[in-house]
Amino acid sequence: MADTCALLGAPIETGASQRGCLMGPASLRTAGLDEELASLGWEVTDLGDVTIPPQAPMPHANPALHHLAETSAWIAALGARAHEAGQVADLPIFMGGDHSLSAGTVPAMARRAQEAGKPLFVLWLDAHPDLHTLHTSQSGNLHGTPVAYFTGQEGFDAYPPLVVPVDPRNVCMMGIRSVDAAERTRIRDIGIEVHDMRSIDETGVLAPLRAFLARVKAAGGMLHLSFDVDFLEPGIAPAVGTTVPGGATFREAHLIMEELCDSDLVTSLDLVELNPFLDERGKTAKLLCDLTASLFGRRVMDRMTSSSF
Ligand code: 6HN
Ligand code: MN
Ligand code: MN
Ligand code: MN
Repeated sequence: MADTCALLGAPIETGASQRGCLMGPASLRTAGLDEELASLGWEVTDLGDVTIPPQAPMPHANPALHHLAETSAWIAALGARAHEAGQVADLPIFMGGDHSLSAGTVPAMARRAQEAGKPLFVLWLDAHPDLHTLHTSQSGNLHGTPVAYFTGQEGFDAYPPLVVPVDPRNVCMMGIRSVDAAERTRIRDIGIEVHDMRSIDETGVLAPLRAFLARVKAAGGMLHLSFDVDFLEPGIAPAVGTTVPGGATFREAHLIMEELCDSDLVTSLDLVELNPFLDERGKTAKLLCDLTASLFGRRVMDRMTSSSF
């Protein structure tokens, strides 16, 4: 099991429609993420928060886009800082911040994997596939774009140049239940593995997760987990601006984290879309800490039976 982790705060909120994700890293620290991981035997380094200087507006052919210059600057800054974090720790944790941060962190982890001579796989836990290009986004909210960008789709001239794209066939999405028309077409065209909530109702989370982890293991891959708070059922995780009913339950989410822990394949983590302005007495931040603890080895009992890994 990897034993060093690093926390890097990315207080970015310009990719979302509502303000508040700026406070995400502070809320996770207040909930005790650092202490929790240390108590599980991890050596934890807090690298502080990334910042960007003020940006001049950047016009774009899609008039719906907002905060393009700031978000692009965040992506560039995070690309550099996330890569550094991946040098100093076995398992860097990127604390968002809205999901546009993955346009910085995932390409950085793809570079890190390439330097290690391994392919990068991505497990995307989200209500949304975040597969818009700058031209297809109708909301103009750039947190809807990271997967299209890091898989190397056209239409991202205004983002930093992509050095190492992620093979779309190495991306697995679970929890999906809100897909826009352009995203639906793109999922089909580029061959991303998607387990929507209906298929999770039918099969549970374990069967598709184990099949994906077996693929990662067989390829000798590194695995990045991107965890969007709206993956969860809104009742247990209200602190997110893009709630969609019918999300993962408390136990489904923990079971995924426990299984990922047993697999020992996860090499980086995004915790995104936490909006503390919408939280109820820290409930969502605490749940995210507990889920992260399950991923990092907290267990109620030692296993009496061995799992598939
Ligand atoms: N997220 N597809 C919608 C849009 O505005 O483009 C929702 C995006 C949500 C983004 O969940 O990180
Ligand atoms: Mn905004
Ligand atoms: Mn998302
Ligand atoms: Mn989402």
